[in-house]
This record gives sequence, structure tokens and C-alpha cells, in this order.
Amino acid sequence: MENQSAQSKPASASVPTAVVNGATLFAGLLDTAEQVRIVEDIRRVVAAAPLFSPLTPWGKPMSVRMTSAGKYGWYTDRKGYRYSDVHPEGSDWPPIPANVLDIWRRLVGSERMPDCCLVNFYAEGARMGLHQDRDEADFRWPVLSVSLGDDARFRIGGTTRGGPTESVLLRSGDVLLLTGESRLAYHGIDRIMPGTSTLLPKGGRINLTLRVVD
Ligand code: MD6
Ligand code: FE
Repeated sequence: MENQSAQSKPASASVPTAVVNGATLFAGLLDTAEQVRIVEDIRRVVAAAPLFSPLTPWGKPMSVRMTSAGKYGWYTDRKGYRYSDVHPEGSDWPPIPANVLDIWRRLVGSERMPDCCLVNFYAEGARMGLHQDRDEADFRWPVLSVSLGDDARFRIGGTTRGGPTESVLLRSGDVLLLTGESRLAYHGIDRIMPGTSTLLPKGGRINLTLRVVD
């Protein structure tokens, strides 16, 4: 890695709007046209790699449905959290859409591109418990997250479970970057707010997380 700078941003990086517990928020980074294009791209990903409800290691189906694009997809079942190079039905994951890779290039640079784009779909009532993103090999690379559709109440704490947390509203078009200190912060989604966006005709929320895995 050039000058140990996995987290340094390219000169052209956008200006963040806020830092919440060390995580960098680019509120409204994607305009409506860009959001619409990405939703179309994600529909193609889902057509090739259908959404599924993974089982947590303790045997409960997650309320969030998910799939992935890229070299690896994130997966969980009774054997635990891991990356898999195939969809549970056995096919390869589709490639990460170019419009999505562009966001990474703008905020992180092009020295190393992500090899997983996890697609999370939240219908009304879905939530995601506090967790760390720690199944990757090198935490010097950030995790970039894109919110599309209904607003969500995102919660973020520190690197130990049970410490103080802050909450931030993630809205359609917002991009959040977990870098540095915040890379291993506990975080989750308390709830989504139905009816707050018209981007997805049937409502709900899509979250994309881009990661360097290996
Ligand atoms: C979500 N996000 O926004 C869940 N992970 O639906 C995440 O789990 C997440 O937003 C790593 C980095 C940023 C995130
Ligand atoms: Fe996460």
C-alpha cells in the first residue's frame, strides 16, 4: 500500500458534512438521478443473485434480507459469519455496478477497489442489531455505506460492546464512511421510518456496504 495511506483521501474527495463517533457522514452526496441509477443497478444484481434471509449463528433468520455483488458475498448461518465466493444457490455473485464503484473512487481513491458490495434490504419492521464489521483481512481499508429509500435511525458506539452510543438519521443519498478509529465501531440500525422516501415504489430501505475483504 502506498505510504500506508489506506485511509487518506484523494485530493478530489468530497467535503464531509459531519463526523459521528469518528464515522464520516457525507449527507446528500448522491442526487436523485444518481440514486435512481443505482437502484436500477441493484435491481439487476438482485435479479442475478436473489435476496435471502440469512440465519444468525444462533439460528434466527435476520429481519433484513440480503445479497451481494463482487468477488465475495457476506453470509451467515449456524456456522457463523463469513465471506463466500458463491451465492447460497451456488452461482457466482454478479459484478459490483460501475456507478457504485464510482462512489468508492470519489471518497477512498482507486489504489484498491472493494471486492464485496453487500446489499441489505429493510422492509418495515426490519432492523440490524449492534455489530462490528470485522470479517475482513485488513482494517486499514474503510467500509463505505450508501443509504437509499426510507430514512433509518443508525446507532454507533465505540469499539467495545456496551459503551455509549450516538444516533444519526441516515437518509436516501447519504454515504457514511467508517475509517480509522470508527472502522471497528459497534453500529446497527434501530429502525426504518416507512413513508419517508418515494425512491422505492413499494417503500423500504436499501443499504449498500462496500468492503475490501482479502
Ligand atoms: C445499514 N450498515 O446501514 C447497516 N456497516 O443498514 C452497516 O452495517 C454498516 O452503515 C459498516 C459500515 C457502515 C455501515
Ligand atoms: Fe456493518
